[in-house]
Amino acid sequence: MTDTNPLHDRLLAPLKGRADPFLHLPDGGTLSGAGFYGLCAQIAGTLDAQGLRPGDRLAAQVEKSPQALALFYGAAMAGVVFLPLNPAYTAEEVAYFLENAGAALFLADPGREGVMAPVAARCGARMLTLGADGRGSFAEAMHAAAPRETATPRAEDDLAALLYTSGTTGRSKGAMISQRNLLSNAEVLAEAWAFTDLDVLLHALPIFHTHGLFVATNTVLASGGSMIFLPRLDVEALIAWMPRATCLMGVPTFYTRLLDDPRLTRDLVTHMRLFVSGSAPLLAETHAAFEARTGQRILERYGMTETNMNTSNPYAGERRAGTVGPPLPGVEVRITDPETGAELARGETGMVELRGPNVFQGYWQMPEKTAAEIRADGFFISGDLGRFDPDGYLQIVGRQKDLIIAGGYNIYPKEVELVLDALPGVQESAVIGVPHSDLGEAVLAVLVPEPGAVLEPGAVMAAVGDSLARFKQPRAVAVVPELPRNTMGKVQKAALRERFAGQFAAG
Ligand code: MCA
Ligand code: AMP
Repeated sequence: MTDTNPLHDRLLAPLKGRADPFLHLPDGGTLSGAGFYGLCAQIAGTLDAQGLRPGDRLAAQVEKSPQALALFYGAAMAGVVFLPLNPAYTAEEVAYFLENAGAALFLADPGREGVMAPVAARCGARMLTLGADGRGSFAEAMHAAAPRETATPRAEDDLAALLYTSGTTGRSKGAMISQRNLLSNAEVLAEAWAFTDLDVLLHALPIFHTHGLFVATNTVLASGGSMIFLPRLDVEALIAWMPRATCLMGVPTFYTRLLDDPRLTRDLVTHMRLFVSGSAPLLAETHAAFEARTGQRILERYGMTETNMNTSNPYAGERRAGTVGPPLPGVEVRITDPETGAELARGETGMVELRGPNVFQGYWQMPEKTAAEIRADGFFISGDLGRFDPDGYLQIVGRQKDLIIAGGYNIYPKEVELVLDALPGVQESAVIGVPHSDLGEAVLAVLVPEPGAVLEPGAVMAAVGDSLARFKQPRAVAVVPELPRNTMGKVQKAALRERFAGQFAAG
């Protein structure tokens, strides 16, 4: 066993000596690097005091705050595996994650204590609370605990995080992310995007996903920079802070919303050196409009929960709209025949497969799913369809997996269909993503009523509220006498997407 903890030693320890701000907060206050390190050490000590051991899972469904961010790093320091959860998830959804992960400790928002306590108890997890204001029973436990002086030794392949990502069966799979997966990607991105200790990242993403938690924060930590740490996307705040920032990372909705505001001008972005987009396709027209307005070409990159970042348009070279750039250093990308798995010639369209130190360790307690998606030679089958252009830039041309991405959140149609199919009066359903000017795609439910039943869209929407987080709920419901099927009996979602393409045309 080594006596190192790579994430702690490389990303966190340098903060100890930093008296300058690591986080700039919305109220004008700051938290120094040393202050943030202290918070992480305090959290690590609290996890010890709560009886968590290396390898145990800590689940957290809390609002964004400096303490919430420090949870991941405190857990890493203690060797505890971090499982962040979207605050939008319902109690039913959270129960699945706690149970599947076998979480030892669950941190909930104080406002949801009453709803969540029975869920945690049922799943065998102890529960404490942590609010956006830094209060709650976990915060009290933090005051009582002694901060950790040293980090728990961890091997590179030891797990640092468990991030759930849904599957075709409608049940989420826990992607096991190791110390090496995260650290290798942070170092590669800091270099590829030319981050330095002078960078100030405008951080308005949620911190329960790869993008806001790992891509944004780890890259800044790897380069010694700082972050303007905003609770959520608020265009007013982005515009107010932009003159003090050097970089922004966002999903495409960030850029379309900024473009909707006439205050986004060349003058506003003079201090900015880099705008990064990812998590969902950035329309070439958004890229062009952003450049026309600001003179800046958005840098688009491509990643997944299972792999962190795989490809990126170049920082110094040409950033090509409609592509996600060449593979990042150390990452191998190949295009294969989706049926046979045979590698295709350059320029052909097929399955995107990925290999490298960034690729996850498999799905938590699902060896058969891991074996189905990671080949014996180590390549991960992404479910995305793509092709390389003659210059080696990857284009994502579609998805073989049935997945909707709305505002950067993934929604698995099967999960929504299972809930809809169980409603009285519903014979069957098909859930599709259709173009939406703000979210990129939005969820539409196409329902077939049982004979004689009358389906009222408002009632359908209300009925799914307890089961599905709001962002997964259909934005509209269409009732049809039957679903289009091919000769094999499979629902033709492409035909439905075409038929309902104009549903949200006005946004
Ligand atoms: C909020 N709502 C949504 C979404 N977000 N509905 C569908 N899709 C969404 N993404 C709903 C709320 O439930 C609410 O419904 C209404 O929209 C307004 O909510 P509000 O909180 O005000 O929304 P917002 O603050 O405007 O948020 C929209 C957003 C946000 C800024 C696009 O969703 C966001 O920050 N998305 C980023 C997600 C992200 O980080 N993804 C990275 C995944 P109602 O009003 O009816 O109650 S990591 C990943 O994909 C890979 C690894 C990668 O490559 O990065
Ligand atoms: P997630 O499971 O949340 O990590 O989502 C990963 C998926 O988001 C990928 O498999 C892609 O389908 C999609 N994605 C991420 N970045 C991009 C991008 N720049 N362009 C197109 N799709 C993207």
